[in-house]
Amino acid sequence: MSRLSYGHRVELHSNSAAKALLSLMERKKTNLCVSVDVTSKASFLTIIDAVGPDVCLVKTHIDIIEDFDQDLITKLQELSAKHDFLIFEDRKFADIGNTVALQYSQGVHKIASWAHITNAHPVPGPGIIAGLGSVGHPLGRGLLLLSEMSTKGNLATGLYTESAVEMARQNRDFVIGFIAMSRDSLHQKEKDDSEDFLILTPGVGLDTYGDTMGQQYKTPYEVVFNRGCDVIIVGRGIYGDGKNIDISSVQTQAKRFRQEGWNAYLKRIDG
Ligand code: S5P
Repeated sequence: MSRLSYGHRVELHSNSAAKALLSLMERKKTNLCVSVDVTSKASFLTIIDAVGPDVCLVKTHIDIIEDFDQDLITKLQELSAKHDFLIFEDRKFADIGNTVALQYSQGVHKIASWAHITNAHPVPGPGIIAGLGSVGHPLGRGLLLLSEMSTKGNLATGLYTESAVEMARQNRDFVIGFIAMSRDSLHQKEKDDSEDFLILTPGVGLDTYGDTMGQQYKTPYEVVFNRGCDVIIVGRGIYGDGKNIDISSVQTQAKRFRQEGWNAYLKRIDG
């Protein structure tokens, strides 16, 4: 499955967010998602405008923005239209269905109203998909399950990962794929040729192997070519520590990761 082009895989999905993302990657020729983990509205929007031409997806942690307001969402949507990228709120929902439905739709951030894609930990069981789906599915949103994590010592392995894949298989209209470190968990159990999940992979770097808090980095080549993942998620590798942002360096790094990710993908589909 991972040898098919992004464009060919559009038809294998019924979910509109999955279709939109695959079409966009094919059209724009990028599998780079930038994770914009900065805390001020100004830096957030500046980085997104700078990397916008090179990304298929912008990943947000909207709850870390100190001066969040509705205007930030309006501006984020304007940048999404200007540069042609989708928005992924990395909310990592992890509660019972009823609670996550409220967290997804209500409160200050009203995530479902602007994020094309969000994600959830499978730990509560299928009720979390039912809760999020009751809000997101009618809006054409897509959900990713965290079936694996990038950090040292994480517990999302073995049976946990396999169970996450099974939960996704029961909900393919809304669960479009996984946050995972490789395609292996799917290959072993792939049931039929029409099954296609997106694999989005964080913990991607080119110049460092990790941080002091358990993060572990792999190269875009390792992730996309060797491990069959679809989207590389890069944060600090592009904008450093988020202080004193140097826009030309942010743009240079974004282009560098984009090129590495795309070349690895071309080599993969070339077989
Ligand atoms: O297992 C994970 C899952 C996620 S979504 N490991 C991760 O690092 N992430 C997210 O990816 C994390 O929350 C952060 O926003 C981003 C990685 O950032 P970086 O600066 O280390 O590239």
